[in-house]
Amino acid sequence: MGSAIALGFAPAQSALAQAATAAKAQVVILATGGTIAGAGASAANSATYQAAKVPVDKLLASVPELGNLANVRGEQVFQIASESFTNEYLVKLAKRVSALAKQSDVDGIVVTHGTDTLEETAYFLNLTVHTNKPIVVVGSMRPGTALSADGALNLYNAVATAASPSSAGKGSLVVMNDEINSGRDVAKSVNIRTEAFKSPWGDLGMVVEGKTYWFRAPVKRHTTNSEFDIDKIDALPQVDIAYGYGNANDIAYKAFAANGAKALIHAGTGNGSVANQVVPALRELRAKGIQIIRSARVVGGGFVLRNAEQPDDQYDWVVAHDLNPQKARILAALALTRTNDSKDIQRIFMEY
Ligand code: DAS
Repeated sequence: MGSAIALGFAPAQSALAQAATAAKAQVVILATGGTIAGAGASAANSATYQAAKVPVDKLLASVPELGNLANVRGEQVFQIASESFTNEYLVKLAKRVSALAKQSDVDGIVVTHGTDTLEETAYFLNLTVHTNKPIVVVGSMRPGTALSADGALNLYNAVATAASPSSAGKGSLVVMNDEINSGRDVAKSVNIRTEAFKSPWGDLGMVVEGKTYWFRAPVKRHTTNSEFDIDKIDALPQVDIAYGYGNANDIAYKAFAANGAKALIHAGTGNGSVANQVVPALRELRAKGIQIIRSARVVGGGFVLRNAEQPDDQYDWVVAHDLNPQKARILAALALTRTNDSKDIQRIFMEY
């Protein structure tokens, strides 16, 4: 029997196929590295492996079911473990996301990313990309070579979320372990479990068998409602973080300032408290124009209250509200691209 083409069936079939293809969302996957692109020596190596090894085309080929959800194409933006992300990587990635979001042939964007700084990148995209189209950041806790690897289903769920019109307008999203979390709220809270990512205020929804189910929506400013626009940002000011703990001293803060930090994030004990022996240095650095921002090493369901145990008004300090130190660093750096007024920076921390 001749081929279908010879018998004239193919055009009808291809018309159906074309209609089906045209109906699917156009999703671009930007690959940056991480465990989701990792490889271990054996299937038993779920935590011992090398991150950032598998290229994006192999990543996509390893989950052929993605084609049932959307028309997917991939770009290899970087191939790094995310602990090595720098501000330069952040800006370059966000500019690429922003450019793609403007394209009429792009309906949603997925960023595959290492889990170590995934929460920082997700928040940065939430704050700087002016689009209502879904931006979904995804990683994995186990390499694809491991038994019960989580990357394939995480990627499938991420594409399902990016392809769903219901995901629009919710800011950047993080899809891991069947959950959809806000890129603003979520943090890596466990270092070697698949249920690693938690939001102190709860997840937004779930993805089950390729469908999204929503239960909450973000209330803080993001994407199209943000005063920060990556298309107008080419570099970020240096902002550093120092931990509070028993027997702490002020050496790190002074060293960061000497190295050019424009703001210092204090990852304080309790309610962002500052040890008596550290206060004088922070007040001196504030007097020199460096912003002092109190976050807390205690994270997960509370927030640093202004003027509670520290006289923030008197010292002219800022509180990071509920943001953990690493997210406070992202927001502080962006705030400093627009203002060095501590009252305006405090407004920004309350709104984003
Ligand atoms: N090193 C980690 C990273 O790239 C691996 C991972 O968990 O993705 O963030």
